[in-house]
Order: sequence, then structure tokens, then C-alpha cells
Amino acid sequence: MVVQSTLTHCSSIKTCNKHATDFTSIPVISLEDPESKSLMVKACEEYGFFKVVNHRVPMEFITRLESEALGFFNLPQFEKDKAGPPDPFGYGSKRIGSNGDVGWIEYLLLNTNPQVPSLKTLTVFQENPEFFRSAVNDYIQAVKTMAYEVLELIADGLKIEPRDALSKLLRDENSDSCFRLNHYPSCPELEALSGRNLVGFGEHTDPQIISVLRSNNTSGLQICLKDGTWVSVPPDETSFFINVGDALQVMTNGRLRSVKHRVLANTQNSRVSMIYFGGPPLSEKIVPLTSLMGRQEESLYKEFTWSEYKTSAYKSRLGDYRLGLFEKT
Ligand code: GA4
Repeated sequence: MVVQSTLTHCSSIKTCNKHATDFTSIPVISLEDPESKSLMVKACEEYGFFKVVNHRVPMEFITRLESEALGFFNLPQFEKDKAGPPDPFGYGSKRIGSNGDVGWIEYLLLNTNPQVPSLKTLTVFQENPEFFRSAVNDYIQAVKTMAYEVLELIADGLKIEPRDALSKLLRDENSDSCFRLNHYPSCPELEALSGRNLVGFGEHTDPQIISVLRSNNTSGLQICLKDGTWVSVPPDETSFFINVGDALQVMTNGRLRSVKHRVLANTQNSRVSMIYFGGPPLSEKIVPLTSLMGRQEESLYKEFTWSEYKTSAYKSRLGDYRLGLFEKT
């Protein structure tokens, strides 16, 4: 269903059925747990998704970045627009990607190289761009460290050798990773759409290897289970959520699954999320890791580089099944 009259200012934003049960059996994994590696593999096989606690990312980095992000999103529209367009990096509002997808969202897309964030984004922070720059850099640094550890534990759990076979792709100075600050404004008019919700960010899988998400205490995130049911992920502002991306699905020859997810707008509260998308260098071949393949096992996918996959992904619509083009027939 597409909203037409009630919310005239967002006429092409989709709605979907409000009812989804809470994901109560979400795997919660502590980085201090000696069993974490096998728990992670199990969670990635079953859901492509899990929650990380005892992650060692200082809460201070998280709250500082959240307040800087809100400072930005609370600026007048014309100021925020100076940091646009979002392609390849910058501010975006409602439009997601460049193929006609829209959502109830505004966001900043940033590069994760040392020069983050981009100059045009920083100029909007006239008072003190340094505060924003250092909040982003401290946060990304800490979250990257956690992402490397998670990937090493997953590699251990899968008996991949060497154990840095996955994490080294993110550690690489040419790693093609990005970072996203999302703001989903509250939408009180939603009450008028009885039984339905505005879609903040439509259903999709992440193309990269792994995504690390943190949000404030506002609900909205849903994931799709293997049987096609959507479940709501209860928010937890002190923890991180890990998504398996398409590239990791291919590198494990389908053993780990990239998780379909979406975000719904909230009637009462606005949602702020921050996501690190860990991708490999553009020239990297995305193929199943040899140490994972059985003797007779064949790759389910054609050979491609991350650059080829990314180009194809960025030409697709958000909800498309992007790996389809790369599956062997
Ligand atoms: C999904 C994951 C990341 O947010 C993102 C998104 C990108 C964008 O917002 O520009 C894409 C989307 C994401 C997948 C398909 C293409 C590209 C929008 C879109 C329609 C930054 C990414 O890398 O891929």
C-alpha cells in the first residue's frame, strides 16, 4: 500500500502491516563468553543476525556521537541540505539510493577512511566541526575493532584458516567500508493509518561482509526469519546488532545467510541508528573460502569482485534479491 492522502508530504512512502511479534529468541552473545565463536556461527546460520554484549566499545563514544548526530538532524532543513547530496557521501532525506526508493528517513552517509567525515558535511557544523569529526572517528575506530574481533571469532567457529581471513579484508587500508547515521523522525499522523506503519527503510539485505548497528531506545528494526515471518527486534541502546551481509554469505558458500531487514517509523519517538558496513577492497574476489569447502563441494556462485557486486547492487532497487544475478544456474 502506498500512502496517498493523510501524509501528503510523503506520498510515495510505503506502509506495511503493523503486526509483527517480538523477536524474543534473539541470540545474545557476550564477547567474554568462551563459547561465543560457536554461538555466533549458529546465530549466523539460523538468522544472519545476533546481538553483542560486553563489547568493550566505551558508552561515552556512543552517547557523544548520538548527541552530535541529533545536533545535526535538528538543524534547519536548508542547513542540512548543504551537506547533500548523499551520493557518494553526504546528507540525504527520504530518497534511498538512486533508483526511486524512498523512506521515512534522513541520514548522513560517510566514508570510513581516516579523512571522515567529508568536508561538505563538516562545513555544516560551523561552530565546531572538530567535535563532530572526533566523535565519528572515535566511534568508528572502536566499532571497527569490535567488528574485527567478531569476524575472527566467526572464522574460528567455522574453522577457517587463517583466523584473520575475513577480518583482514576490513583491516585493509583499501577496505571499501562506509558508515551511516540514520534519523527516523517520529510520525504522530501514523495513528490515522490504523493497523499500518510507515516504512522508514524498506526491506533489503546489506551487500557488504558484515554490518554493526547501534540504535537509541526506539523500536522499528525488524528482521525476516527463514520461514518469511517478520519479527521486531526490541531496541537496546547499550548493545550492538550484527547483520551478515551478502558478501559473507558468498564467502561461506551460503552457510551463513545475509539477513533481510527493514525499519518501520514510530508514532511517538524518533529513532537514531548508527551503522558501520564493513566491506572488502574493491578489487577483492568474492569467492567461497577454500578452507570451508568440502572435497566435492562446488561454489553456488559465479566468480565476481566486490567492485562488480557493488556496481550491480547500486543499480538495483532496495528490495531486489541482488545475489540472484550471481548464482550459478
Ligand atoms: C544497503 C546498505 C547500506 O545502507 C548502503 C545502502 C545503499 C544506499 O543507501 O545508497 C543502497 C542499499 C545499501 C542497497 C542497494 C542500493 C544501494 C541503496 C540501494 C537501493 C549504503 C549500501 O551499501 O547498500
